[in-house]
Amino acid sequence: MIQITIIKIAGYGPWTLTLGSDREHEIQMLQASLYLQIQKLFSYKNGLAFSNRSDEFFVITNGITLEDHIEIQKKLESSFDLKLSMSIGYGDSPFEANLSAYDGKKSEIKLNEEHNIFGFIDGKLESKVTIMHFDVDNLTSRRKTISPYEISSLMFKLYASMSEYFLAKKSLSFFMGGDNFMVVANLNYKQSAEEFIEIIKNEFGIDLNCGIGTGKTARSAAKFATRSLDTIREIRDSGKEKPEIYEIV
Ligand SMILES: Nc1nc2c(ncn2[C@@H]2O[C@H](COP(=O)(O)OP(=O)(O)OP(=O)(O)O)[C@@H](O)[C@H]2O)c(=O)[nH]1
Ligand SMILES: [Mg+2]
Repeated sequence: MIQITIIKIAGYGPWTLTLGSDREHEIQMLQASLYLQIQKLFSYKNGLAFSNRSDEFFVITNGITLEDHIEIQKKLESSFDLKLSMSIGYGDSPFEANLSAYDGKKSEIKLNEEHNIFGFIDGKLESKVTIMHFDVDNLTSRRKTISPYEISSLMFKLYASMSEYFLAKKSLSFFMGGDNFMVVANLNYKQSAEEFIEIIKNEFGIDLNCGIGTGKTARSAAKFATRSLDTIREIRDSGKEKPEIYEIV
């Protein structure tokens, strides 16, 4: 079972207009500091936040209770002038958890009215998160012949393919910066990862490595996924033939 909390800025559009037209730098600073606070407060409770389009955040909140959400919301309310809404959902797959959070907000299912928290929460279900950490193998060598902007363009094409491919598997993909991507996985993730790596190899001539980790919380799943990815690098750097996928179990 995956639990997701979608955090949105309430009334953001109209508020941005109040800043006048010399506003873009203010908006960028606000979004960066919001992300900083959200990641700090949720990772402290073993969640993991993903920035989605910079003004909306997806947090994997397995094991994080409604009381924890209220406590975090109070801290955010005291740090920012803008109000945030939280919508919690859960499901067997990450995509279904996202739908549940979306429905909770749309149907105004209130979990805590005072602090703008909506959705569904069930602490009794078995908590299990699998994360896949994808990274381009030896991107550094490409940087010698391809300019920084062209590399970025390639990363966004890769991200677009990843998002589309894994959405069909009811999984959610996020760009983490550099050549790093994380996919919150569904069942049969290993088979999907193998197929996706082949598709990318054929379409873009890019070799991907994929570290997989599972835990009761998002932070522990991400830790194991990154450790698995680092293990692929260690195997490669020791001169042995490296696997493309590694899973710490
Ligand atoms: N988000 C995130 N970014 C990372 C991580 N490790 C490295 N990076 C970023 O990824 C960029 C590329 O680094 P690497 O992937 O280590 O370089 P590489 O040449 O592709 O080397 P290999 O991946 O070992 O083949 C770095 O400049 C960082 O921006 C990580 O664990 N998470
Ligand atoms: Mg890399």
